[in-house]
Amino acid sequence: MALLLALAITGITLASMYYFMPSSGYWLPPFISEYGAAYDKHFMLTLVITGVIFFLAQIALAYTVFRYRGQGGKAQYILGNPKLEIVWTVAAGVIFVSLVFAGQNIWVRAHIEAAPADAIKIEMWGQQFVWYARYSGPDGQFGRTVPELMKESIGNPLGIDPEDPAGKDDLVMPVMAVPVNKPVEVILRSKDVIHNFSVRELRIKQDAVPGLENRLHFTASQIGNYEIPCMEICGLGHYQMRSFLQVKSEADYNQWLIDSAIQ
Ligand SMILES: [Cu+2]
Repeated sequence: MALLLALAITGITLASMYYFMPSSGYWLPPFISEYGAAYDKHFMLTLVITGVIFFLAQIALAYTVFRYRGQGGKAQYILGNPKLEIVWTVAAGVIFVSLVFAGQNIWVRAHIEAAPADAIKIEMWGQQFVWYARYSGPDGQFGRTVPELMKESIGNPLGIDPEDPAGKDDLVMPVMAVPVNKPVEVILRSKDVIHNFSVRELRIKQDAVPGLENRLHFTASQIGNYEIPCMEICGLGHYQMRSFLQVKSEADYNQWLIDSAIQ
């Protein structure tokens, strides 16, 4: 029995490690933003460190199960080993804090550093259970939004104030289209609960929090259609909350803006 259990632990360990190998086919899709290379490097570093520890710990468990299998003796109760516990707690703390610090520069580049001055500003609003992308229109200004005016039934889900001239040309769309190779600044907002804007190919993931305007910026380098799932459990319909990032050529993007404004 002990041999079977030890073999099962080893088998499950190796099988779960297989799915994390880039060659398994379950890896992240290729990246399309300036953060991709650094992000993937950091991701791999984290995975190797945690993977080695995971492997060693599980193999030690399998070995212990087999080596000290039942021999008819009576199990002894021990109180623990404070020295060992301090050592592995501190070691785990040092590893995790170091990894967080090592990854900070990617976070700072996308979120803290200011977006390039010529970046296209797009507001992305989360709502149970849809996304709305708002474009400022030709005037480059977003109109004021008023919670009392938010009404989907009259086509004003974001409550854009009709009294504010800056809002007249604002465009609200269910998808986010951007031109390829142009910097884009996203301003994340939420109407109700916390949602999460995430595009795997951009290697970006950020909460949209009611009352806050969370900013991030990126430049997409590959034309295509990329899923924007909500990555924060936000209620019953969370599973169906998604939009798409459509990366277009500049001409197609401009045409899309015109076509969308006419509708
Ligand atoms: Cu959501």
